[in-house]
Amino acid sequence: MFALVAMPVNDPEHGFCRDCLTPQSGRTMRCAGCGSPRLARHAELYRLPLAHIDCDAFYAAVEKRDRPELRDKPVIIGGGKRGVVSTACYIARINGVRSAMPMFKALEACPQAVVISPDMEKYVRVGREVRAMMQALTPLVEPLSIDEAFLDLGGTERLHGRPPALVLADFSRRVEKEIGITVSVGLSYCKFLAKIASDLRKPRGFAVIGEEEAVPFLAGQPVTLIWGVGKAFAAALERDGIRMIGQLQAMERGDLMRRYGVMGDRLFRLSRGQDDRRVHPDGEAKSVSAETTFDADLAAMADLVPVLRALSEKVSARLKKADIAGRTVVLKLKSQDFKIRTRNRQLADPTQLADRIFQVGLQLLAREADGTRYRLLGIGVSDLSDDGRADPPDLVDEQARKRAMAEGAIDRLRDKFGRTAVETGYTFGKGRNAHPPEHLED
Ligand code: TTP
Ligand code: MG
Ligand code: MG
Repeated sequence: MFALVAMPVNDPEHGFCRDCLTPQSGRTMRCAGCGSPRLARHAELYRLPLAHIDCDAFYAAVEKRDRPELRDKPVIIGGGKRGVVSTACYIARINGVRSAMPMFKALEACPQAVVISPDMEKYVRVGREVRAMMQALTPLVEPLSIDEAFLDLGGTERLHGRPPALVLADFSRRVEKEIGITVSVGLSYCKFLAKIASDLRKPRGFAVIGEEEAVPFLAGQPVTLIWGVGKAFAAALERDGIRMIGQLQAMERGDLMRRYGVMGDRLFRLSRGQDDRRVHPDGEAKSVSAETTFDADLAAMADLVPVLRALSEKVSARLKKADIAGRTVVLKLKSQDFKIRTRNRQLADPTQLADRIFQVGLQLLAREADGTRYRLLGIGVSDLSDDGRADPPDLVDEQARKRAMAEGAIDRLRDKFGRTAVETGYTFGKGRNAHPPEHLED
């Protein structure tokens, strides 16, 4: 067992062997215990708690496990109806095969590859086994997909008798031994950098990004590394001459927000390695909503709309505070005779903007305003996520983009002067005061 008092915190000369977990001292190239060159060393190694773990060439790794004769062969998983590559093992990748590539192209690049059609049931089963092993380390496991998850190991030293870095290295070893596939680990102080780190040394990787190096490290990376910066947005940044994260670091928050709306704020924070999103374990809040029961039943749009607006703003404020977003907008109505109607609509991207929630809610409400008298109105979002894909700047709808930017400006004023400092036309006066939202629920 590792003695906590002996942990050489902040000493880059110290580390451990990823194969036998023996502590290392001095700048040796190989493990003093087993001779392995796979040593983990970092100045912040023993105090970083946040990990992102992703399985290597997942589907292909599972197939290779089950058919050992394929171990040294290039393997492609894919085909089926769409005729594209799901994934390829690292040997096939050396030959240029990539996920999402049309199969005929992949076979042009690597004609000797063994092609296997996917067995989803099996991959789901193996993915669950890996997840169960993660959940044995900490309750704070947030799965992102079938083969990856965030883990917050903060405060688990006592439980494990060793710091997160060693728990993770041991985890990687055990996955190889017990499940028969390999994983890569990224260790950092926040989600954004942990996710980047897990990709740095694949396969069988273990990469650390500490607080000290976050800003200089990010400076040299392309903007596409930032969550939410997809092809279209990267092209928009490129038109403004911005390609590297370092350029964003040199810009002011206000300037970025004026140019890119809410996304500007994200660019500002993430480019500086500022990311305080928590790890949300499976089964946490599935929706965020607000509702209100009226003093007297209401039927007219003119009466319902201001309430909808105020509730949308309340939902949005909570989403923004938690830095999460929802992809499905849900409208709830209770009629005079206590019948509940819920109507929902899925958006192209998750949102945390009051205006988007309101606009969709308005469309849903318009169809229900058929003269029925309602005693309750609620609005909310479900399909929650916090992976940075919310509210990409709308490159098509200029009006929507302007409203999103205006909302960013209103948020900043409210931060400074309080909630009631800025009222929108919808909530000003009668509606808001006559029917204040009463309660929020998850
Ligand atoms: P990834 O984790 O993105 O990729 P990977 O595990 O194959 O390779 P690595 O992480 O080492 O880079 O995706 C996990 C699985 O999801 C992958 O094995 C197959 C499936 N997948 C697809 O079906 N289509 C895709 O376009 C991608 C990216 C993944
Ligand atoms: Mg993977
Ligand atoms: Mg993955």
